[in-house]
Amino acid sequence: MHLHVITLFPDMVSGWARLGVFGRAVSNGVLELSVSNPRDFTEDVHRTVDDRPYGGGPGMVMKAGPLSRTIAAALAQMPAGSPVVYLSPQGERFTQAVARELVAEPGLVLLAGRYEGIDERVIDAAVDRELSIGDFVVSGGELAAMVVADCVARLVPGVLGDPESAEQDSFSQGLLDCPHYTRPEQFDGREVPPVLLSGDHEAIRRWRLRLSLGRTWERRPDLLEGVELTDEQRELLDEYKAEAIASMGKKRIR
Ligand code: 9D3
Repeated sequence: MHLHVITLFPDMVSGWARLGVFGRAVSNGVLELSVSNPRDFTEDVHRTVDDRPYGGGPGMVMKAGPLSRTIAAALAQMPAGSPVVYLSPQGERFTQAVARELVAEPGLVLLAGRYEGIDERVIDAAVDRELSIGDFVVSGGELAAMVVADCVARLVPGVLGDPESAEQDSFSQGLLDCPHYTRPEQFDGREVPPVLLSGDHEAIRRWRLRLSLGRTWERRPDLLEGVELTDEQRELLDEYKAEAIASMGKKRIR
C-alpha cells in the first residue's frame, strides 16, 4: 500500500515514519510512504501558502492554488483510484471500521491542514473523504494523518509480524483487552493472578475473556451495545458482575 502525506511540516511525518512497526514495514517494502509540502508548489517569491479569510475573522486559511497543485502532483505518483483524505475537525469520526474500509484502497493521499483550515473549494473539488480523530483540538492535521496512517498500516498483511496480532487487537473483537503481567511473580507486594501461572490454557483463556468482558462492561459499556454475546461470554460476564457486586465497597461498580 502507498501512503502519501501532504503537510507544511514534512519532517514531522518522515521522522515518525522511520520508527517502529511502520518504519520496518517501509524498509521491508510492504508499505510505501511519500511526503510533499504545499510550499514547494507556490509560485510567488514569498512562497505563500496561507492568506486572510474572506469575510474577516481570526487566523489564516490555506490557499487553494498551492494545495490543488500539490494534490495533483501526489495523485500522479499514486496507484489509480487512491482517494484523497482530508484530516479536519469537521470530518466524520475515524474508527477501526473506517480503517478497515481504507485498507482496501490501493493508496491514500492524507491531507493535513494547518491554521484555521483549507479553502473549502479544495475540499469540494479534490477531497473524497473528511476525517476527524476525535472531539479534541490539536494544532494541525499531521498528528491525525499519522494516526490514520499507523492504524491502516497495521491492517496491511505483513506489517505486523504475527498475523494474529491484528486480529487480537482491542476493538477488532469489539472488547477491551485483559490485564497483562510479566516477571517477577511478586512486585511491590503485588502478585500475578495465580491462574496465569497454572499452565491450564483453557482456564487462562476463560480468565482473560472474563476480564475483557468485565472491563468493557465497567469502562466502555457503549462497546457492548453493538455486540451479540455468545453463551460463554454471557456466562463469564455474569460471573464478573456477581464478583463485582460481592466485593462492592472495595471496588466501585457501575
Ligand atoms: C475555532 C475553530 N477550531 C476548529 C475546532 C479551529 C481549529 C483548531 C484546530 C482548526 C484546525 C485545527 C487543527 N486540527 C486539525 O487539523 C485536525 C483535528 C483536530 O484538531 N481534532 C481531531 N481531529 C482532527 S483531524 C485534523
